[in-house]
Amino acid sequence: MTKGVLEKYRSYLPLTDDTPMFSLGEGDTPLVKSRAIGEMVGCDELYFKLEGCNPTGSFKDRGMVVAVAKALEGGVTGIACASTGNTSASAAAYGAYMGIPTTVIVPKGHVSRGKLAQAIAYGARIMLIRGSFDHALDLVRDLTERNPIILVNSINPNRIQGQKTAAFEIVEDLGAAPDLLFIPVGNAGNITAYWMGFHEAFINEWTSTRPKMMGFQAQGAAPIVRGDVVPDPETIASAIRIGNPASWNSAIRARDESGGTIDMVSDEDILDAYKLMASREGIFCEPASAAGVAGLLKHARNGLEMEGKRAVCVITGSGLKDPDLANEIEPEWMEEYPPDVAAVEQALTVG
Ligand code: AN7
Repeated sequence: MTKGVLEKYRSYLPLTDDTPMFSLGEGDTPLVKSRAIGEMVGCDELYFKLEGCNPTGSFKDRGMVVAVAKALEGGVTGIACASTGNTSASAAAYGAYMGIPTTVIVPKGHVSRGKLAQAIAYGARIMLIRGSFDHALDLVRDLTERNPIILVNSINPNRIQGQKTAAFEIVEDLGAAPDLLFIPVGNAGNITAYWMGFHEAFINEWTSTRPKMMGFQAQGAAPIVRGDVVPDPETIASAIRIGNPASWNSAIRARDESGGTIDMVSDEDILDAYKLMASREGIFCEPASAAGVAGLLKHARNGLEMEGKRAVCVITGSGLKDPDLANEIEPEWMEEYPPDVAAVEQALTVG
């Protein structure tokens, strides 16, 4: 039976004897060596941490299992979150598994179809609001302050605790921390969690170094880069369409303490990286996940020295989450043929 994040990292998480232990199979995700992009940027050791391999297809499951376990320990009557999609899918799955009513509040028209389908399938109460993720988060904060419902967004510290375990796994797999970590930034919980994880790995002497944290926002939703709230965030990467990140300050700390950067990438660069990841690396990720890869490509273009460096790109979610965008990719080669082997053979020979 799969161990999962709670059991595997029990002594590094805020668990007690009364915390229920369970798992949907989160964590222990692959770290895959790059075949093409590493070479393109002059890096011999570039790896992808495939967080889309978690049970609901994104990194959120690592934190959600801890948040839900602690909520149950406290005698919860319900959980709720605001979401651009992945948090709601994860909350709905763990809520379903543990039998807790789950309410998800999402920006109407801005959650990709796969993610909404998940929340529906898992049986969550879904509230569509006219507004952005930031409005939904304000609303759910008020709601959970006034009612005995536990907030499971990443402002819940148990979420960050669970998500830090991805950094532990990278250190375990590489035998040390990488030199650079490339990661998309939305609400900024994950960059905060990775930095906490690398820091704890350093304190525990599993690694003698810590990576530079290289965070990337989408150009139309880059409040941290611009130094100001973005009232109407806009990007093709709907997961990171966030104008007022909850973990803003801790993201800046991660950047500054690590000597890294938080920069932005255009939607065009995100789409290029999204296609490159699938067609050259065999990794179909969601557009938000490609933002970190786009950031690596941008900084390499601008002269970032990658030779002799070890780098990891966090691939936060699966490409299947956003089928509408996937269907807009021009097929390399797709034509219609009769069910006739000779015709098919001839087409293949001709090319
Ligand atoms: C695939 O689900 O905010 O910087 O509500 O789904 O920790 O917010 C998702 C964020 C990156 C950004 N990649 O992480 C939500 C939500 C994917 C994501 C991010 C998200 P944070």
